[in-house]
Amino acid sequence: MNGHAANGSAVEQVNGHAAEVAAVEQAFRPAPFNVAAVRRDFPILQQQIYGKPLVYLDNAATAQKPTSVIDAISNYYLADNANIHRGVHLLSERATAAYEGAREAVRRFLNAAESREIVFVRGTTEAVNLVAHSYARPALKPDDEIVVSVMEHHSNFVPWKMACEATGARLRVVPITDAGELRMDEYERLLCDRTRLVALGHVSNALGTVNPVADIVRLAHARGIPVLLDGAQAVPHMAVDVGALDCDFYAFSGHKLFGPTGIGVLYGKAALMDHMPPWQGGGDMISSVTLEEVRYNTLPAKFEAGTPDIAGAIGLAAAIEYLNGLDRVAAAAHEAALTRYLEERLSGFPDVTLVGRAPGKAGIVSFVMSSAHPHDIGTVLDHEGVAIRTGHHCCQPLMHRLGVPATARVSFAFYNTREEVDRFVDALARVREMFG
Ligand code: C6P
Repeated sequence: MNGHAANGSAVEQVNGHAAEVAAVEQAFRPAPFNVAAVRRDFPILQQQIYGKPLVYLDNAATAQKPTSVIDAISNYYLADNANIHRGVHLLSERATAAYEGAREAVRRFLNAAESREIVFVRGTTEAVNLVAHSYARPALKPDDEIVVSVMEHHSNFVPWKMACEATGARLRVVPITDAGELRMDEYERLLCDRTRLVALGHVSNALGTVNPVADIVRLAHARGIPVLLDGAQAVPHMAVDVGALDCDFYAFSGHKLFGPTGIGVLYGKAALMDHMPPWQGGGDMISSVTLEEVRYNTLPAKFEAGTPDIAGAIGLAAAIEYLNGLDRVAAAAHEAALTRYLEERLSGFPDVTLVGRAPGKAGIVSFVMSSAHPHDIGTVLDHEGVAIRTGHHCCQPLMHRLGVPATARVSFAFYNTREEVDRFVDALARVREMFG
């Protein structure tokens, strides 16, 4: 009842006011994340696997693509396909505009200062290798040091190991706690006047730990040390602002961000990248070539030798546009609720041990089961229509640290549901029936 009714009692008026307040609050409360609506954007999710509806829980390996991304790629090939930066014809101009437009979309997505700070690469792996080749190797001397952590993906470990082996530099490795958090005291202790670069993951693909990247950058910069962040598992789950973070390099892959495979991004501060030599030679990365001398192009072309993945960049821009149309805070809250719900349900399995218990994890639940090997879990789940990843997740140093050869890993995206968690748990109960 309306609290302002002229002849209402005092109690009615108070109740009426409370109802009005509730109605106003309701009007301003963000709508809950509409998972049913977003699922309609992902046609692949509507299929059956072995006669059962697909439950796709392997999003950290690669995420599914919305129709708008698939259409953007297909429309490019249907209407605009041409090589870029070369042709004087209209198709080439359209393709060039779309490719450079994609660069600008990525710049805005990361809040980078300039679009020349965005280099298109094949993925996170290539981005890290580019920095290892063009920034680290020319600078490293024997006894210099690079700081990584024990939870790094091989993509952010092996290129540094190779650079150290080639130059006589040393890799220093930040340890983690048993819960899977970075030992920040050890990180600080490892930074010294021999440290030439810090290369750390923003979010661990095997544990879900969200590392305190702002503190990581602040502590390194206090000593004048540049920082590369591997953002492969961060960008799908949270807004990343490289301007605010002030990191020197940031790498991510398009395919984990609901975009296509074969395209990724290296963000790098122009002040650093301007002075880095190119690492691959070929077309587009030169300004002039004579028999005597090669002059290199400016950023970002200097690092994009040869015909790039034009369709991939266009697809990535479409993925970013799709994400911009979502309430990303609500999406992250939805993923966090799924993570909590799954962990709660797994607590009913005495033979399951969670691997990685850092507070505020990003949509990843890794576990081992005393009754079954991760690969057996993955195989049984597959026959129940449930897709997860099992193995070392390209993190063998981390597996050694944790004393496990492999884990089973559930990784969520915003299109997953509580019903899918229930389906996963039912399938896991089946694993126990078979192996327990
Ligand atoms: N992790 C996973 O299932 P590429 O392959 O270049 O797109 O991404 C490599 C990479 C780098 N860093 C992190 C933190 C990653 O998670 C990955 C890819 C997949 O966990 C495949 S191994």
